[in-house]
Amino acid sequence: MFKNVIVRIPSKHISEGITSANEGKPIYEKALVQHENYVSALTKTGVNVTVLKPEDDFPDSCFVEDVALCTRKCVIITRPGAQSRRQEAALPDMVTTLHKFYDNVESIKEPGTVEAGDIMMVGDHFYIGLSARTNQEGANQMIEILEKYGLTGETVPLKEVLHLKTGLAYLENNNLLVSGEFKNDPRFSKFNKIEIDPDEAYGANCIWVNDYVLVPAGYPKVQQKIENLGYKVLVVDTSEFRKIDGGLSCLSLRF
Ligand code: CIR
Repeated sequence: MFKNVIVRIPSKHISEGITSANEGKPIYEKALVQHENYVSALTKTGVNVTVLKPEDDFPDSCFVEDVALCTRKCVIITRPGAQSRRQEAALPDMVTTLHKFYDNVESIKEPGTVEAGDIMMVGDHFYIGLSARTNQEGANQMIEILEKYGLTGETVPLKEVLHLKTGLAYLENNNLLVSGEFKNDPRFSKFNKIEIDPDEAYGANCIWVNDYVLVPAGYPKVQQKIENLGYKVLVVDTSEFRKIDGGLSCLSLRF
């Protein structure tokens, strides 16, 4: 059960966000509307949403998921691997907000790098992707901190995706959406795996929030599979965020 969510309104320079996609630049005004709709969908799930002000100097700063790992015992402020994003984790309103919700605030230190889009929570266990953004040192620090609070972690080397949760989504009740390189990974064989077709790979980035699942617009096969599992589905258009490799999970911290 999540009680709280933190989001940040997109930067007016969102069109300058880092991207590997070849889909054009996000349109700022459209991104703002899509972000409002995202907040509305989250509100329907019963969570309390804290909306942080835009940080125009940081084009990717609406992707708040990457700057902190929120657990039920502590929050760990990350050290993003992308140079242009590193300062996002130290933005004062984010740090103050996290301190408001948590007594136990930890952080990843140099030379460790972590972006929490690489971390998938399954109960008290955390899968940590080793990626271009999250290094071994960062993962080691993360696991050490988790263990201090009675939680556990393990690493998952990534081959193709940007972040671990680009290709995986845990929907609670043992249900796991899997795409691409994760389909045959023995680490995930114990889950009820719902395989996502390559032509809808982006749709693997869904989020479970209190028995609702938010699904990106335009992925009918993913939507159907999730409805078949009995979840209430909320469809949210993320076309502008997709243009800079962002999805539903990236846009919030949920705890
Ligand atoms: C980036 O490349 O960092 C952003 N343009 C997208 C971040 C997406 N975040 C996520 O998957 N957690």
